[in-house]
Amino acid sequence: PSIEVKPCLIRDLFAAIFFTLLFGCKNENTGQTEKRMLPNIVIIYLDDLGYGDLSAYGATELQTPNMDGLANEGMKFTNTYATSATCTPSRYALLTGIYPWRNENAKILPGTAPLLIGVDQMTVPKMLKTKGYHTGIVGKWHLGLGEGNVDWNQRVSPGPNEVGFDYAYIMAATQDRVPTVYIENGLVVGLEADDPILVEYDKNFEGEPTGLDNPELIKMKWHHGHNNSIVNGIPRIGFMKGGEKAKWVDEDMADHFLIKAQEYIRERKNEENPFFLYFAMQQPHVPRTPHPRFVGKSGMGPRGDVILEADWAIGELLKTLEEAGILENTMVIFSSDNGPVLNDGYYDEAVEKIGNHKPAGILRGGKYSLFEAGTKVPFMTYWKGKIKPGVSDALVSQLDLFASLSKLVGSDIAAEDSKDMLSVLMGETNQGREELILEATTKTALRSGDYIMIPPYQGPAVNQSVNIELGNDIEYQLYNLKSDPGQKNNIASTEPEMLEKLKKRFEELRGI
Ligand code: NG6
Ligand code: CA
Repeated sequence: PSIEVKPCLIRDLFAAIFFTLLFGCKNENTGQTEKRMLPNIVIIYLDDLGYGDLSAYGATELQTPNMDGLANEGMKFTNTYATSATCTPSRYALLTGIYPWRNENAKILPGTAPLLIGVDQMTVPKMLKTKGYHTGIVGKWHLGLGEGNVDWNQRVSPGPNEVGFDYAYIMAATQDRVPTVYIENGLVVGLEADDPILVEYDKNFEGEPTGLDNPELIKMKWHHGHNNSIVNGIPRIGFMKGGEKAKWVDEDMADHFLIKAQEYIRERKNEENPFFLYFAMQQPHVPRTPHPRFVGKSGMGPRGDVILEADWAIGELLKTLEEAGILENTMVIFSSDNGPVLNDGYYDEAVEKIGNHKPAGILRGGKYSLFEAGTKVPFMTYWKGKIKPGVSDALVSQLDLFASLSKLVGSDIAAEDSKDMLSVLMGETNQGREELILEATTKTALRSGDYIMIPPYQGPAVNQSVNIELGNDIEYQLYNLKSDPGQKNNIASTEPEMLEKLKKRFEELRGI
C-alpha cells in the first residue's frame, strides 16, 4: 500500500530542516545557543619559566614535547610579554587588564597579604561570567587573601571566589611561602579542628624549629632567605604552626593540581555553559620538588626535572580535554608569569647542572630584571581546527588577554590598559601593539616599536644573590631589539632623537 504524504507535511519538514541548519538546535531561551557556541578557555600559566626553557623556543638540552605541541600546532609568539618580572604584578595584570604599576601594592606578596584585587574590580573571570561562563582557578594564586589578619581556621575571604572564580583550588602565595596548604573555595583542605593553623611573617612561634636554628631538620638547604619555618624538610619564607594534616606534600603538588584541573574539566564538559579554567602551575619556581617519577630525568637537577614534570602534566591536561570531546571547542593559552632564575634561594643544583642550557635563550637578564629576559616569555595560543599553526612576532602583552577574550565572547567590557589582540592571537593578522610599559620590581621601561628605553635607576647592576643583571644604570639605556635582541649595545648616545622621543612618551604614559 502506498503511503500518502501530505504536501504540507513535506513543506513543514523542509522548513524544519532549513531552520535547524540556519540556527542550530535553538532553545526557547535564546541565550542558550549563544553560550553553547562560545569556546571553553584554558590559560596555562607557568611560574618562572624562561623564554629559552622550551625546545619549541630553541632549547636543545631539554625536550618539552607537550608545550612544543601547543607552539607547533598553534600560534607561537616571539614578542610577547608578561607585564612584570615577578609574579604578583604579572598575575594582577593578567586578571585585571590593568598595569600593575598603577597599584602601589602590586609587589611580591607575603602569604598573609590582603587581597590585591578589589572585590568591585572587573576581572577576566567576572567579564566571562557575564557571558555565561563557569570559571575556575587551580594552582598558584599569590594575589593576597582576606582583608588582613586572616584566620586560616575560618573561611578565608575575600579571595578568588569574590573576584570572579566560581571554583578555586589554590595555594595562597608561592611554594616557598607559608601557609603550605591547599585552599578550596576559601577553606583550608584537610584542616583538623583540634590542630589550628597560625601564620606570621614577622616573628616565629615560640619553640618552633626554623631553617636558621635547626639545620639538622633540613633536606633542602637554603642559600638566601628561606630560613623560617620548616615544612617537609624544606625551610620556607614565613612562620607557621599547626595544621599538620593540612600541609601539602611538595613532591605530589604537580599531580595534585593536575587532578583538580582534570576533575574540573570532566565536571564541566557536558554542561550547557562554557568554562574558563586558569591553570596556574607552580613549576619551575622554588622549591623545585619533582615527583620521584621525574627525579633525574633531565640531567639538569630539580629545575630541569620539574620542567619535564610540568610538560607531562600539560600533556595530560590536553588529553583530558580530548577525551572529554571538547578539545576542538577549547582555546588554550600558554605563558609564564616572569623570566627564569637559577638560584632563587635554595641549593638545588640549578646552577651547577645547567650545562649548555640557556633558560633565557639569547635574552639578557632574568627574573627581577628590566632587561628582556625578565618579561619576555613563551606565549602560545592553541585551538584545534580554529587556529592555524604559525609564528608571530607581533608585540603583545598578557594585559591584552582581557580585551581579546572580551572580544572573543562578544562582551563590550573593557579594561584600562588592555588592547584587543584577538585577531593576532587567532593568527589572522600580525598587527600587534605599538608600545608597552614593562616593569621589574616597581621600576618601569618603555618598549616602543623595535626599541626599548630604560630610564636611569639607582641600585645594583647585578642582584648578587640570584646572579641576574637587573637593568639598573645611572645613564639612560636604549636598545634596538630587532638588530640587538640580546641588548649588547646601548645606543642612547648614538640615537639621541629616538631617546628624546621615547623619554617624552614614557613621561606621558607614566604621568611622571
Ligand atoms: C623572593 C624570594 C624568591 C621568590 C620570589 C617570588 C627570597 C630571598 N626570595 O622574595 O625565592 O619566592 O620572592 O617569586 O625570599 S615570584 O615568582 O612569586 O614572584
Ligand atoms: Ca613567578
